[in-house]
Amino acid sequence: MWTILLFLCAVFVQSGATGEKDDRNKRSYPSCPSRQWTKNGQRCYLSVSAPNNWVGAEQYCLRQGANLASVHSFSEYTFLQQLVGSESNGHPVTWIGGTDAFQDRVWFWSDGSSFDYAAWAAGEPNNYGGRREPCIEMNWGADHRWNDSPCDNKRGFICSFKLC
Ligand SMILES: [Ca+2]
Ligand SMILES: [Ca+2]
Repeated sequence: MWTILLFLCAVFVQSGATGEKDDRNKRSYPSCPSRQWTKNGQRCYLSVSAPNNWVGAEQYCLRQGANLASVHSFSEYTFLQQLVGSESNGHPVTWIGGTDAFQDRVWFWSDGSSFDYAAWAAGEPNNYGGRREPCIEMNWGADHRWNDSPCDNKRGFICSFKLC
């Protein structure tokens, strides 16, 4: 299935490169793979409520051809909150793809995109209690924003990949 999708992506990228200006290219983007995935902009998102640690969550996403979700705007964060909230009627603390595992307080997204937006909760990130807290969980605290957290906590998570 994914081989076919990747092949189709390559075909569509090629046809786009020819400079065709009609709408066919827009409609011919491969869509999100199943009803479990939700489209937002040019990305597909999957909320997984089964708890996992951060690395296990990233590995799960990789097996889907995705990464843990990165977040680049307030509207994208609001979308993610609605995505996980709709499944549990609340604000479950949820892994996203941010980490400073390489160097303390230097943040990266696991999908390689720029760390150009953050929604830290008050006082975060704080390496609470002097621990290394290298992984970002969302929906944390009273204001449902971000916390740096030990990566071995078990959380639900969100996978994401970009449509081509
Ligand atoms: Ca930290
Ligand atoms: Ca923290």
